[in-house]
Amino acid sequence: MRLVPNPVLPGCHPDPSVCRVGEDYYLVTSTFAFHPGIPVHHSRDLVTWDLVGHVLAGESWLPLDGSAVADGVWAPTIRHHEGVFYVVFTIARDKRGAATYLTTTTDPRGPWSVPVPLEADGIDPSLFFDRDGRAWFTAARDATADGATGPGEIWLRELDLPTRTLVGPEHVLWHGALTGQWVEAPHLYERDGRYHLVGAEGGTERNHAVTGATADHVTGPYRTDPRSPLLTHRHLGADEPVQNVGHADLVETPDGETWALVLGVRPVRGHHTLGREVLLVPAGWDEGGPVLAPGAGRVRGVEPGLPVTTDRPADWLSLRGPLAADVAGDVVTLPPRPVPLSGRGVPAFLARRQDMHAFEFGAALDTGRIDEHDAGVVAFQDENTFLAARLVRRAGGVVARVAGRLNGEDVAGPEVPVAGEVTLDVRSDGETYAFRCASDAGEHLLATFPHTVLSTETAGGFTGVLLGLVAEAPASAGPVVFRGVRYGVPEQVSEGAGGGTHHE
Ligand code: 6LW
Repeated sequence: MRLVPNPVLPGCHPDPSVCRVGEDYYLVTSTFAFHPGIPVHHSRDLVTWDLVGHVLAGESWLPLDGSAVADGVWAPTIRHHEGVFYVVFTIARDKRGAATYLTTTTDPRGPWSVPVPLEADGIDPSLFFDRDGRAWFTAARDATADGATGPGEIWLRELDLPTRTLVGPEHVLWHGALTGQWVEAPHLYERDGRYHLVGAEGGTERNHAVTGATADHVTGPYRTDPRSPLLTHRHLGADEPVQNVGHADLVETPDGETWALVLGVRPVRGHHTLGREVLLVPAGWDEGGPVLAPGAGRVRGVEPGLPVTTDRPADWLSLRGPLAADVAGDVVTLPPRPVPLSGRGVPAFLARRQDMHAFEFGAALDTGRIDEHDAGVVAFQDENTFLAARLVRRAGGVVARVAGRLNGEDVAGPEVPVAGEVTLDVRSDGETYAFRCASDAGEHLLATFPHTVLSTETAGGFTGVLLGLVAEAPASAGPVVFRGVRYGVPEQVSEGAGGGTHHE
């Protein structure tokens, strides 16, 4: 068995779903209130994943304005059938499924069709194409039956492909393996004429677990796989480098090997800031059903302190909708917007995922162009928790300071007068976030915070930290030009913002 350098997709990429076509694998993940939505990553070996497009690239129909960061696009599933790729996903509101959509394409790089709503309750929709060509839709919702063994249930209905509607009777398949825990993340597989339902239970935090059930018919009855949990790290103790393992999707290689992609987190001192990441786990089958991490029983390939560096091109994200921003090499130009990061509109904010513990992210701004602006570099968890090194003009001139919010409370650091070109940056060694400003007049540490304040354990929510650029000002103010935008490990910061695209 080969050890893989997990995570195979670092940074906030929760709820992995994967399909294979020939030798090509395609992976989709959740994007919440970020735009563009649902990145599509491609791989030939399940280990190296390249971003090739987005399912929700330019659509302004997406009802994300007003959305909390943790809501929005949840848990897409990708499947391929007879030359067509299908993605189903949920839009969540108030941490509950509000609407479920289906979109298709023949080229996973896009464009994808305008999503059509499906009449479906709950979250974590999935599709299964049976050998006879029939398509089945499953999702997770609150239990509807009296006396159910769990608070959640997985339900199924047929998807009529020509009309893209759910048809026929509804079948409640399963209430989960672990009494009293909510079952979610269903995916169905057929093997040797038996149907295997894989789910997740215990919540997406420390008790997360992969569980399963089997049936002779796709519509059931399903019996809990008594080996459940099929995979979990909840019993491995706080020192285990990967925690919260669950939410699996299985894929078969052309050679007939089975692998699972799961989500997990890498806490530092019990707190994770990188969000839920994608991990690759060997799998197999026995007469009971799928075997995850055979012989190991845990996700391997991550050792404590393993430096996971990245040279991934940035997947620049805005919040809740498209933004007229220009990225050209390491220069990012942001027309300002009067929308605060603490609000629920579309701020002038362009960000990339923090995908390694120790990093430096920074950019240079010209104080001569800071007028009514409040602009700078941000470590962003959600609208209630973010920290930014920012420039603002006071009566006596431009100052740099840290301003942000921690769990909904405003925080502000001391103000340092600056002039000329000023570099603002945020650095982390994994245990702190330090914000600095530097100019010809010298370098100042503006403020340092423990990493715990930006962690999901403290802030709540479903995302990880994003590192971004913000330009808050009346729209009539001039654009803010960020030069020398860089992200990298502190010792060997690589120049270049990555990409040369107009982000629209
Ligand atoms: C996802 C669900 C979950 O849809 O979190 O707690 C949701 N579990 O599986 C958002 O990632």
